Amino acid sequence: MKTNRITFAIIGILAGLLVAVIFFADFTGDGDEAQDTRSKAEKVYIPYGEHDDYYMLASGGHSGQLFVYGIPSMRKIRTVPIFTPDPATGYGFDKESKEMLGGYTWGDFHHPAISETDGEYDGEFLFANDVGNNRVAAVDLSTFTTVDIMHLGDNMGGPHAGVFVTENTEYIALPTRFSRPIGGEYESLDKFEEKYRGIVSMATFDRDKKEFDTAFQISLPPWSYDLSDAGKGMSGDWIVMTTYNTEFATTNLEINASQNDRDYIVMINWKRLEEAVANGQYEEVNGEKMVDPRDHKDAIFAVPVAKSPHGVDVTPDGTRFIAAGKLAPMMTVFSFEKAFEAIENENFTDEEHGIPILPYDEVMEREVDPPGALGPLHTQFDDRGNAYNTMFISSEVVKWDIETGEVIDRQPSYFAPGHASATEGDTKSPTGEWLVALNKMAKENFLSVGPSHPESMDLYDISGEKMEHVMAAPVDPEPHYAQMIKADKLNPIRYYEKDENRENSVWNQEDARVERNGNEVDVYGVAFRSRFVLDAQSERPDVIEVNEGDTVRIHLTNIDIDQDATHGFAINDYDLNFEVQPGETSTLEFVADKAKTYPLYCSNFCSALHQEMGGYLLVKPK
Ligand code: RUQ
Ligand code: CUA
Repeated sequence: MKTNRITFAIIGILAGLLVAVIFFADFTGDGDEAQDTRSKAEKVYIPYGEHDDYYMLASGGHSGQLFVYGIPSMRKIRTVPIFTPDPATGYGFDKESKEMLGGYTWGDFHHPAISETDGEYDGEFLFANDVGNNRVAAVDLSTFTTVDIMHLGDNMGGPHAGVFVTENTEYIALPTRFSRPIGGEYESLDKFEEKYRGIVSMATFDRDKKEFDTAFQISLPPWSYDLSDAGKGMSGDWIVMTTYNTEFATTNLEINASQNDRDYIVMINWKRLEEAVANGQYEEVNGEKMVDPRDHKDAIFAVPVAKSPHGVDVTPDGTRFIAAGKLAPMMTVFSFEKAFEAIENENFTDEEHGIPILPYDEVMEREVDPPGALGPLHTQFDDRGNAYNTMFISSEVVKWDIETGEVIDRQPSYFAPGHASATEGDTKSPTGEWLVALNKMAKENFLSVGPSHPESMDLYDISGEKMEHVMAAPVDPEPHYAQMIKADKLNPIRYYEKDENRENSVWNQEDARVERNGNEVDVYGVAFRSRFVLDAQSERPDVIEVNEGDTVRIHLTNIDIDQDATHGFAINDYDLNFEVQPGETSTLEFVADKAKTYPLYCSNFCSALHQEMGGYLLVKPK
């Protein structure tokens, strides 16, 4: 009996302990996870009425648009059209933006660059490259509208390695990915090495006139120029660019352009080239001032780098540049000081196409090769001397110490990150708060929308020793690079100021009028809640009557000087629509070649009587 009681007691105690252990373990596990999720949610939660700390300005890839996000909430705020017409804002429909687009219907925007002053984002403009159609554009960040687009001419072949601005936005560098014969004329690919060239356009931007110009172009060997970056501080006069296809392959690039163990980083002293151009040392080629490395041996150099590098990024203090090798899985740290020393001592190992080659071993400071980390593409920085690299193949972000090369942390990304963007992460003073990995694959991350998934973005809190993955969000195809700028550096306008002298503007409804001159019809009208007045003299002031074949220009001023009071102007069944922002004047121009009766209406919901805001366009047959 006694033995039995003891046995039962022991079993009872053991069972109790087991239950307690299971319960306790379970309890703490759930608690930690819930606590963890809560603290992550709190980090990104922006209460109603408060705003995010950062704007993230992300390129929209082949959508030709700019995406604006708030960070850390990851809320999408707006799409800004740059290279692509956009009915939602009337961009590419009104006369001015249509002319700016020049008949192009798309662009391939990879790299945004916010204008800089003294190596810091100044928040005035954002520049955008178009790999698809050889253009560069400027977005005015006071209105978030595209204000200028410049075609870079026929010497260029896809300015992928742009846009990167020098410290004070003296230049916007636009190196080409594809080599082409100068002028783009027909030339057999058998003459690739001899006749094709890789070009760098050095563009300038006049902030007052809001206009681009090309200062000069640099004619380089027909390698592919992948990414570039401008120096800072002690390296402020330089730009660095990665190359691939130093093999001069003209077909099956996947294999043929990956043969050499080493490609190059090209180093260009833009200050010296600027002086040379000012002294007339250039050749005029297709209307551009062209410089060639063979004539400027003091300004253009190259240093070998492990095969087929992708990104190259200058550290915040400007002392080093870091190449990320997409085929050689490592980050290579180079020293500007050592490069300058080699240049000073004419310590060259070779020359290629007139470009002196610097000794790799002497300019390279360190190779950082974390085990199993594959496919490094781009580097970002924090304020504590750390670099962050995206690993496309092993799907992770690697944090490491620039000074020692020591790997500090690795966190997975979901999945296949291309660029990453850290808060103010490519300026002289990164803030080290957040990092967003811009992933190429979303796989099963979000509700399915069929075979084509969105891209995805991961948000990491990088303020601590270890990175913390906080959330993921989908994004339309497809951001390449993004920049994150402190929100208080931007101060967008609330409306366009009333300006009586503005061309084509009308500010009182009594002044709305129609002027006819032969078959040219100019309508000077106003829009306000909730009507159009297009002709004050008419008994139907919201009706326009024209003759078949007339050229019609509708100049419309939105006289609601009140933020967010946007009016649209759509012509039913005529495939025409544009917008006027508060206080803005816009023009729609078309030939009335379809004789019919067309209702017209405001296409942007603006007031309780928005549905009443309309009229007619009557096109009388000949
Ligand atoms: S590139 S994913 Cu077009 Cu910037 Cu590296
Ligand atoms: Cu104006 Cu709707």
